[in-house]
Amino acid sequence: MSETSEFENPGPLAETETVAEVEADIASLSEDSPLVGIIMGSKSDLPVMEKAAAVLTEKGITSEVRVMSAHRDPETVADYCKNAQMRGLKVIIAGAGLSAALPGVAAAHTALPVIGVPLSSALSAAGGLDAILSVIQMPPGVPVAAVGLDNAKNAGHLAARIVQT
Ligand code: RP5
Repeated sequence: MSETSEFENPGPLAETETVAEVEADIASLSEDSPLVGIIMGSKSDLPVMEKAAAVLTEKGITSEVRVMSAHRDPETVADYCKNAQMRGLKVIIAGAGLSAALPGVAAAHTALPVIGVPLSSALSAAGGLDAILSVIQMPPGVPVAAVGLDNAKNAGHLAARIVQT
């Protein structure tokens, strides 16, 4: 009968590998690593959301831009947000339209400050009020700081203030 099981302690070699992996991750955090993660629910959000990146670039603050939908790619969003702090990010900017769950879902998976950008689209109800309410109406304890409709520039400015404080 085998003495191994799926619950067996992996032993010192595996532990050493894990420590080495963590040290490699820390070593890879350089001055070029992004400080702000800019995420959005669709590629169609990019023309507005890239204005946040432009503000940050003007101020010399590194950022990265990713498309991931809270509804279409929920696992991707959870993984990204859970790992964000460990990767060196200081703030997440999240933009989405319609039911706009992305900022709130991001805030549920990270302790980092999340800035929500409600976006308008061809399918918006009440001119984008649907997204505004979705972004700001968060339950107590899971805050999202929101900027105005389509105002990704202000998200960039707010993220810069947070990073530089
Ligand atoms: C939202 O639905 C997205 O953030 C976008 O604003 C809107 C429309 O998305 P697409 O149908 O253009 O992909 O989830």
